[in-house]
Amino acid sequence: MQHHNAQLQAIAQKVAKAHRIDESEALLLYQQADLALLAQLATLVCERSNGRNVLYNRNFHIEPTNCCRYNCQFCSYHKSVNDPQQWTLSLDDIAQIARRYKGSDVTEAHIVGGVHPDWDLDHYCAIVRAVRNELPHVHIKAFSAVELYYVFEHDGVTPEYGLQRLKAEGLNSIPGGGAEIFAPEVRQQICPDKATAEQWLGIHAAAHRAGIPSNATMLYGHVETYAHRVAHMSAIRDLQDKTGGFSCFIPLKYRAAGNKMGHLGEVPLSEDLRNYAVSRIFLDNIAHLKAYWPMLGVSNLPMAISFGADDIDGTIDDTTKIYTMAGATDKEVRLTVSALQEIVRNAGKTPCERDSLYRILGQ
Ligand code: V47
Ligand code: SF4
Repeated sequence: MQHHNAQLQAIAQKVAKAHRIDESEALLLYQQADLALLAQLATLVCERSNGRNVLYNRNFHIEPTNCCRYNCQFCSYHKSVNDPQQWTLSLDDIAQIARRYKGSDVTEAHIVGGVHPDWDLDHYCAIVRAVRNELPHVHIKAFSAVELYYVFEHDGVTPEYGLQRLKAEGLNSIPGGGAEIFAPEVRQQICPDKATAEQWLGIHAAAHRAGIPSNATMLYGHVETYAHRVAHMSAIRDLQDKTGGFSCFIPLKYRAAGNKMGHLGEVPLSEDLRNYAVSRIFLDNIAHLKAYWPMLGVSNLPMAISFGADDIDGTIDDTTKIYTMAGATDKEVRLTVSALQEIVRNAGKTPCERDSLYRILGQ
């Protein structure tokens, strides 16, 4: 690998030898590496864990409510309890959605919504139970650490107790939402009142100790600096060193429509690719990097795959509103399996169906 910048060359050599890069090296990659070098290094690291496989799964989403006690500045989705546009699904509604997938080949239910101010742990357990009763064999990935932190506090229970209750009802894993950017000065500006970095990390650590795997996200492309992103990923990498409980890392591109931060606009595609590559290279202990197409746009998936992404998530068969409301451009938030496979083949990789624990089910 030839490069004119000696520091970048040293980093490239480290990556080639599968040595870990440190925070200052990640920062340098963000600031100075050209896209060609980033694609090359990210592909090297990605293929080391995943070969030429790119994974997808068959899932559907349930959003139990858009009612939220918080008011994150980037969120185009939440409504307050008294807002005429707020809606909440009953347990029957939830069971009915799940029932649609009975006998289908869906393997995962993804359940995330607003943080309803009045819901208690019993209600969260009842949501899991409603889905579990309908779909005994489907993996239930449910409730972000922000929802969980709030309800455990609301009920005055420890994360250990609350997670055990949910697990007993059939919860299998925890999605990665709510992490945003950990730095307090950024949270102060974009989501001042919800779970802090320590609280988010504390819920995930407790989940991992309880044998519940989880994902980690990073909302980027708003007011944060590259240094904030590196520090964010570093905290995730440190926890992963201790627990090994994170299945994948999901960079989420900030989308500007319909929220209070819209004046910031959106970063260009080149920044998305830079970010995929640096996270792939830096997070050497997380095997999978998810390109979440409702935020990125389907047409950009092949490029994300060239910059280190090996997981393009799912069919996401749902009436999902979180992303369309924030300006996601794809008309329908649903892809067929053959469309997903074709995208992967066109990117020169091998499409493989995975389950929620990243076991390969078939090609
Ligand atoms: O935490 C909200 C993000 C997240 C906007 O674990 C926005 O498999 C961009 O975490 N622009 C929730 N992003 C979604 C989430 C997720 C999604 C898919 C899969 C998984 C998984 C997790 O959505 C929030 C926030 O970071 N978000 N508003 C916006 N305007
Ligand atoms: Fe509520 Fe989540 Fe939206 Fe924040 S991002 S306002 S916690 S729904």
